[in-house]
Amino acid sequence: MPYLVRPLFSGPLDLVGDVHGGLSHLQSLFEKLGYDPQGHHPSRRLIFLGDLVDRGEDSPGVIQLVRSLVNENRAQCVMGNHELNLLLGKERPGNEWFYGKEQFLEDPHQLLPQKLLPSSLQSQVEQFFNSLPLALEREDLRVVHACWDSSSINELREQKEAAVFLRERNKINKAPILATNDRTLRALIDQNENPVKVVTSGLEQAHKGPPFVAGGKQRKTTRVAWWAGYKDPQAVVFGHYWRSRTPLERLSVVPSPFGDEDNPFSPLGPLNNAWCVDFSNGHRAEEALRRPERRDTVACLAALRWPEQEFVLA
Ligand SMILES: [Mn+2]
Repeated sequence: MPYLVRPLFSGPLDLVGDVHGGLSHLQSLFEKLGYDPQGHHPSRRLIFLGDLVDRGEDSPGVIQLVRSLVNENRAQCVMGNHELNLLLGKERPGNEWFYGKEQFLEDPHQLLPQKLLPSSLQSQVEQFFNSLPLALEREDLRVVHACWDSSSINELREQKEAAVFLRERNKINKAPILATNDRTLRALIDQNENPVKVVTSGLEQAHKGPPFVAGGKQRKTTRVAWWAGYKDPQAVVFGHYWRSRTPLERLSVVPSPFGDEDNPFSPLGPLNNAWCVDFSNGHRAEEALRRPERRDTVACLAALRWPEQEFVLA
C-alpha cells in the first residue's frame, strides 16, 4: 500500500469540490467542462477534493463513477472527513445512506430523496475509501481536503493507513487530554494534535461567542482560516469550508472563516495562491426542499481549472 501523501498528476487538471452525493450535478459539471458522461476528456484529468458522499441524492453512484475513473488513471481523489467518518464506523447526520437508512430534516415528513447502499456493498466502499491518499503534490500545486499544514503533512508522508494512524494518535493524545478539565482545550488537542484530523477537517481555535450545533454536535471551537498564513510558493487547492457563490446568502450554521465581503472566486492568502473549491453542494438537496420557490440554489458544485485558474459552476 502506498503512502498517504502521493504525487499529483501532471498536465492540465480540473479540480472538483465537495460533491456530497450530487451525481446529477457532477454530470452537468462534466458537460460544462467538456468531459463525456463517463468523465473522459482527450487532454485533461480530474482531481476530486474529497467529501464525495453524504446528504445528496446518490452517494453510491458518485462512488461508482469516481472509483472507475481512479482505476482508469483518469482521476485522483483525496479523502475528506466524510469518507473518514464512514471508515471509522461513525453514524452522523447525512451518512444514513451508508447504513441503509433514510435521512429526514427536523420535520419528519421532510424526507431527503437519496439512494441507499445495500449492506452487501459496504465493504467495497470502505475498501475504496481506505485506498485514498490524504494529500497530493507536484512542483507547482498541492491538493488536500481541508488544510495544508506542513508538520501534519510531513508526518503523513511516513504513514499508509489513515484510520490506523488516526487511532494511534488518539491514544497518544489521551494523556494530555485527561490532564486538563478545560473542555475547549481538550477539543483543541484532540483535533490539532492529530495529523489525520488536521488535513481532513482543518485546524481549530476556541470559539468566541455562543456555542453552535454542527454535524449533530455542540461546538466550542471554530475553524481557523489557515490560508491567511499560507506563505509557501506552491499553490494549494482545497475544499471543505462551505463557500457560497453569493456570500451574503450563506447556508451553513458553521461560522464562516471567509467573512461576508469575500469575493468567492478570487484566490486566498498573502501570496494569492490558495483556492477553496467547496461551494456548499452538501447543502443543495436541503436548500431545494426548504426553498422550493427558488429557481436556482445558492449551493452549487464547482471546479477550478488548472493552469487556467478559472472556476466553472454547475
Ligand atoms: Mn469536509
